[in-house]
Amino acid sequence: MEYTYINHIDSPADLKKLKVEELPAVCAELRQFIIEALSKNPGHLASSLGTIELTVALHYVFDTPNDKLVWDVGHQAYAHKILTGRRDRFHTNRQFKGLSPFTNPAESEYDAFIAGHASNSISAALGIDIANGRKSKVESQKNTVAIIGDGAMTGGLAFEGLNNTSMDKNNLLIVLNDNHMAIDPLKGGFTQYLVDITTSATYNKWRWKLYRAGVKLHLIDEAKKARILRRNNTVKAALSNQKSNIFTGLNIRYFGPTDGHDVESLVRILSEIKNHKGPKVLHIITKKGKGYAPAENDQTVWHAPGEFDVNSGERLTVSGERTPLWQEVFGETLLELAKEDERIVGVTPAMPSGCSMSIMQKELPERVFDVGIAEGHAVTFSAGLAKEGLIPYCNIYSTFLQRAYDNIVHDVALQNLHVVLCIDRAGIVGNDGATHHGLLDLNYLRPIPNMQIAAPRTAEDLKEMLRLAKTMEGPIAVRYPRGRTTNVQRDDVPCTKVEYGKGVKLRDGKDVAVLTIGSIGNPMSEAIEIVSNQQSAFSFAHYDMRWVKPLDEELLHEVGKRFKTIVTAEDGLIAGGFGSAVLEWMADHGYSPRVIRLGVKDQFVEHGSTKELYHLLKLDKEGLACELLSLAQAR
Ligand SMILES: Cc1ncc(C[n+]2csc(CCOP(=O)(O)OP(=O)(O)O)c2C)c(N)n1
Repeated sequence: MEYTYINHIDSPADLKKLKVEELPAVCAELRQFIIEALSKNPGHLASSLGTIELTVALHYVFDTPNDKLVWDVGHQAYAHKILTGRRDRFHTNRQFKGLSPFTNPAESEYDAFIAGHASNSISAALGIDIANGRKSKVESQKNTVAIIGDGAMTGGLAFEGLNNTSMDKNNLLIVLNDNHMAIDPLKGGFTQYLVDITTSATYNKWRWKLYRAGVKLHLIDEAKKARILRRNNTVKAALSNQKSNIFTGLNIRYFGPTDGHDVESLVRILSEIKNHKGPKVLHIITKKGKGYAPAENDQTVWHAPGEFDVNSGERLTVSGERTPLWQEVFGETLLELAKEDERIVGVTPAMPSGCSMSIMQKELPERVFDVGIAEGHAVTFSAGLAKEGLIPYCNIYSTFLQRAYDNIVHDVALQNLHVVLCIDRAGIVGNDGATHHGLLDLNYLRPIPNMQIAAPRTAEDLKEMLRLAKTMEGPIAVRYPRGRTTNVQRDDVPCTKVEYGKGVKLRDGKDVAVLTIGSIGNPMSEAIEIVSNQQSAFSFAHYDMRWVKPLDEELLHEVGKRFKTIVTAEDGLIAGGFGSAVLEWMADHGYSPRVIRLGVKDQFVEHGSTKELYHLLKLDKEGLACELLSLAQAR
């Protein structure tokens, strides 16, 4: 397609030169550009197609980057990237050394705040707005806009932000992008509530006109405003026979709902409300996947569809025999267990497809709870279920579980409740990058009293750990990575059953003991193989510890007695992780081997393919082999 407009838009200033009537054409080009680009370089398609008109209108009306746009999650901000000087690099989006997967202030001054984890935009934008309000004179004050989806609005943090917005003096504009979807269809009271808001556009128009007339005639001042708005809202609710609007009830002026795909009307509305003092919400209705039929028709799959053929809408998948995904092993095992035991239920904070709990959801819908993007709640809710005798398998991606730390400590562990935390996407996750890698879970879970932590190396181990978890007591975390399980069952290694708190010796050796946890045991096995072939006089013993807590003490005594050098390896941050647990144990038990801890050093890891990143971190088989080789050579 010829891009008449967007090829000449290198910044929002270029967009502003256009007439309003030209904006629909700009949107059409952006839509085509994004579809074309994502067909070859996968990303979050459907969400970004849904926000094109909003993005164009925002940059047309507001003075970015002086005015601040705070995108929630940032997966819907592709048009924003393209309009803010990143069009030429957009084909590198999410790739190693390419554009960031979400919005990132380190990449562009147009990205006002970090994004990736849902529901932080209102809090961050409120902070930005209040800070800027204090710095500047009223007339030069910057505008701040938080753009949040109805999915992200289900997160408790968003409500905390709203509550604060209603308290402190600010001019925040919250754009609520309502498409009735998170990744999966949204359920729950708030979503239904949004559907119920049918504020009459005419009423709003009149109310706004009257308000402006009041200000002009000096009938309304700031002090009176809040009171008037509140009364006005009550009258409005009474007139239209509606329940009071939650936003207006909080003293946050509400506009909408309005068509989020009518760019000209969005420009008009935003221009009008831009200078309105005080906090306000603009509620827009959009369609996820707008303008690309396959995406409109299956919004969950097209949230992040992978590569596809633009014309046929066919998704391109790699053919050939493949091992199952870790998440599928989880999903199928959970269904199996649930069928055997009535007490088992599934809990997911808005990720049924992502973690494959959808498998159970299809067969046993009444035993799966999709609680919205609410990780903290998911954990405490699971604690409640467990308290009364159910066995919740609560599946949360490692990175998102960070949101639920106190819930784990206070609500689960302190009461020693039998909650099974199934931690998906542990380790490096790839193109979603720094905000999404699961590098901290072992480290933050390990110190919690009562917590038990297991990590499978193979699909079979995962099944057994999930099965064993049912029979245990207290909280159990089973953490496993993203992607496909590996099949590296070696003939000389017996396939041993998972036992509580027991590791397994994969290989015996005399010089160095290598202790691994979880799936990094697979590349480590290969690395040992490589080095052993090169340095046959030097031998490594390899233990897959399987449990970080409790550690297999019998095994560790054997290691402590036999070896002067121990190598530990984990796919997470080193500080306080698995290797640290081994080091502490050795010190506590009077052994003083040299312990070399391999893992992620003290850093946030960028984005790229999983393969590229493990290579960068020297945690793939080549990198691990290098480390082992240097040990063998140093002897
Ligand atoms: C804390 C957190 N939990 C889960 C996710 C995974 N996630 C990414 S986008 C998304 C759905 C967001 O829905 P919404 O805000 O309505 O945006 P839409 O994609 O519908 O435009 C989810 C659950 C996340 N990014 N952050």
